[in-house]
Parts: sequence; structure tokens; C-alpha cells
Amino acid sequence: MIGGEALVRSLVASGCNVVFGNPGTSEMHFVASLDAVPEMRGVLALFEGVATGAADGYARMHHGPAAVLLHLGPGLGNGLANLHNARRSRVPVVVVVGDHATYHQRFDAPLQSDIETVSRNVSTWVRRSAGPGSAGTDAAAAVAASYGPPGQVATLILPADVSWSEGGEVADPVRRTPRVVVSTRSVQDAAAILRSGEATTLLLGGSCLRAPGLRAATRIAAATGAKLLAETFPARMERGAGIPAVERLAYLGEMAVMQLEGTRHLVLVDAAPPVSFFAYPGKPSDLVPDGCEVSVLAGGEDDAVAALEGVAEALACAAEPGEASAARPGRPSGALGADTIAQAIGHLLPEGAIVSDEANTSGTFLPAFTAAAPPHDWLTLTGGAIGQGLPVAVGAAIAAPGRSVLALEADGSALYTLQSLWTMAREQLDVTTVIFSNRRYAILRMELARVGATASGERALRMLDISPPEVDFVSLAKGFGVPASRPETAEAFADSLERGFAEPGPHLIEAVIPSLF
Ligand SMILES: Cc1ncc(C[n+]2csc(CCOP(=O)(O)OP(=O)(O)O)c2C)c(N)n1
Repeated sequence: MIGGEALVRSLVASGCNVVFGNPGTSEMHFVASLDAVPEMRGVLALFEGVATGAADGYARMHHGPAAVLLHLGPGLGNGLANLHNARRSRVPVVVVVGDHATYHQRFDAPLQSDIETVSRNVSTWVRRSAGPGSAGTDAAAAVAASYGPPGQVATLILPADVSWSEGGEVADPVRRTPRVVVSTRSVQDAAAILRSGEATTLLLGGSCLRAPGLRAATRIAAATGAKLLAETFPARMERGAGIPAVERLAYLGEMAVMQLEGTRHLVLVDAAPPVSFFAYPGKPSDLVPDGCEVSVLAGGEDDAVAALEGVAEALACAAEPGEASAARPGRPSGALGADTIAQAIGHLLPEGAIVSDEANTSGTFLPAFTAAAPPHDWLTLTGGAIGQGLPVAVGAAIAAPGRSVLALEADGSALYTLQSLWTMAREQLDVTTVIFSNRRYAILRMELARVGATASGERALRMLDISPPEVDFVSLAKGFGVPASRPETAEAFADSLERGFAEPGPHLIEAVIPSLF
């Protein structure tokens, strides 16, 4: 068996059986192995950023990693922004980067570059496969490393001759390392803080944002009066009717300061301390209020949900009170805007939907309008590198067949990785994409003022407007094989959305709306 096939078989043996990729000559033996190993599903992406973002979305919805296949340093570089986001999602991703054959590297052929340096930026684990005999164990080690906990990006560099040479051996399957049980001492310390009667906020992140963690935290809050906040950009948050609603820490530092005001004790539960997304002249970077003590109940490697349940038990909290579910909003009518779109989504979102949210400023009304929709998952822009939403939707749809995926895309962000539509069409994924076409980089108009930049004349604003020319998303979608429409009223939008959810395969709805900024 050649090294490349041993690597693919070893990935499959360890439960990694989807590869998103964009290959080149140095990866041809990996590609050829897909015929020999039908258990591995190959999904072609037409840009590396689609492949890496899809792996992130897949891992958010699946218990294990997807693999990504990339072509040397330039291919890896093209995929870097979404690997950065995946790193911030703290999900397992295995990246296989093909390289020139070992003996070819000294010739400095055109595609030769320093792959390690590029990969270190996002990967906690980087290994270069030394020979066909170790390619299988290298793949298994990459899967093991990707699990963490917390999940991480593991990169295996595979020289072409390692891939094509005989002598490959399939590695034994690896198991996921369980999360660490938080000490009784930490649980008791957190319980003591919560008993003190001083204003306490629990900041929840990562694994706590699924229903069991949210339920345990809500029991604690009900018993002690503690405030609950969720991290600003969760990788995956469960919400909707019957799931306790927890407000997210605001993106705007000024609003986050207000949310945290008066907090004497901030208890971190699988979440990082709150910091401002950017620095602004005269404003704080550290959002922890003055005089507030920060403690950690559970870190990323810990079983944070069990820790919350332990605290709830230590405080003898009552069972979570059953909440009467609020009513969904009615079907919208009238003008199409960010508000009526949110209303239509709240009205129609199917049970078990997965929402990939990169609506940016146009998403302002979504949390309130969708709070009472049936239970669903909400996936957000974890690392702030835009162009993530559509690829994440691709990966989520592949990880969770049978569930409706809704990609909410601001127009500017959609244009980074629009080739995702082609993969949705080719794989016939049940993804409905809504483009919020405000024809601006609206958030940057707001940031222009917030950072105190004085210029806001025509020449500066031209850098923040994406029209003219007006991007025609309906034609673009059709060009990629995705049926599309451009409804002009709230009623017509709701009809299109309903059709998108009801019909199999991908759909795109372009909503031309006024910009909020
Ligand atoms: C990879 C990357 N490049 C550039 C940026 C800077 N950036 C932040 S928001 C933004 C424009 C967002 O516009 P759009 O997606 O249309 O959303 P809107 O602001 O209109 O709501 C840009 C260019 C970024 N965050 N990430």
C-alpha cells in the first residue's frame, strides 16, 4: 500500500471520513486513494477558504473532525482565514498539506515555500510525514491532536513521494481524550462566590452553550440571582423554544461595559475574559469592570457542563423552572428590511434548523425575532475573519443531513467565498442562503467614526461602498447552479423562504435592503 492510501485509511479508521479539498499535482495520490477507500467522502471546493470553513462548520455539528486537503503553501495560505476562524471555534480540524517530493525541494521549484511557517499561525500541532511507513500513524496522531480538548487545528505535511511510495501501514484508531473533571475545590469556590450575595456574572462559552450547560447555568442563576452572559461569537449555541435563553456579550465594547456594569465577581466557564474586539482611542481594551474579581470555574480542556451541574448541586438549586414558550412572530408584511426579514425567519425557521450567521449589521433584529422559534443551532463568526458563513453552512449541511441549514450572509462577506454555492449545488445540500444586500461595508462606516478617523468624504466612503456596480447575486447564484430569487416585499420574501425550506437542495434569496449604517 502506498503512503497516501495508508493515510486515508487511517483517517477513516479514526472516524474522519469526509475530506474537503482543493488538490494539486502533489496531492494526486491522496486523490487517487479516494477510489480505493470509498468510506472517505471527498468534497471539492473551488477555493481553499471554502474547504477550510466547511471543515469548521462540519466539526461544529459533528463529534469528530473533517480533513482538509490543500496544495502546498499557497493553497494553505488561501485557506488560512477560515482556519483562523476554526482555531477560534476550538473545533477539531485535520489539515493535510501536500508538498513537493522530498528530493525535489532543494531545487526551489515555483510552488516551493515554507509551509510550516504558514501553518504554525493556526495549528497547535504540525508534523511533516517522514516516510510512507509512518504516514498512517501520522494521520492518526493528527486526529488525536485535533481533539484537544479543546478542539484544534492539526496540520500534517505530506511530501508527494511519501504519498506515492509503497510501505504504508494503516494505524489503529485513536480515541477522543475526555475532558478533565473540574476539581471539587473549584466547584466549591464558585459556589462560595455565588453564595456571597455579591453581584456575580457567569460568562459562558464553548461547550456550555448547548442545552445541558444552559440549563445548569439557568438553575444557578434562578437560585442565586447571578447574571448569565454568553461569549460574543459562539461556535455553536443552542436556542429557541424550551431552551433557556442567555444573552450574548455585545460586540460593541460600550454595550458590553453596560452589560457587565456592577459585576463584583466574573466567573469564566469555558470562556475567555472579555476584551474589546478592537482598540479605540480613549476606550478600554479590558472589559472587566474595575474592582471585579475574575475566577475560572472551567477552562477549554475541562468538562464545563459537569462543573456547572456540580455548582448547581452544591447550591441545592431547584430544577430549572419550565418556561412557557413565547409565541413566534406573525408573518411579516410591507417593506423589505433587516427587521421584516428577521420576522420572517422567526415565523418560519424549521425545528432543528442550523443557522450560519454572517449577517453582520443586518442581523441586528435576529436574536429577538427568532427567540421563540423551535429549537435550533446558531453558528457565528468566531474569529472575525469574514467569508466564513457560506463555507460553514456547507460543512454543517454535510455533517447534519436531514436538517435545514440557513446561511444568513451580509453581501460583502458573501463575496469572499461565494464559490461555496457551487459546492452546495454539486452536493445538493439543503442550504437556504439569504443575502442581506445593503451594498455597503456598513459596519466599517460605523467603525470609521468609532475609531475617530476624521475623513468621511467621498474618497474614503468609496472604499466602504460595494456599489456601483451593483452585484447581482441572483445571476451569480444561477451561474453556480443554485436557484435564486429577489423578492421585493416582506410577503414575497416569506414566500421565497418557505419554498427554500420546503424544497430539497440549495436556494438563494437576495434581499436588497436599506443599510442600517
Ligand atoms: C478576512 C477579513 N477581511 C477584512 C475584514 C474587515 N471587514 C470587517 S467587516 C467588513 C465588511 C463587512 O461588510 P458586509 O459583510 O457587507 O456586512 P455589513 O457591514 O454591510 O453588515 C470588512 C471588510 C475582516 N473582518 N476579515
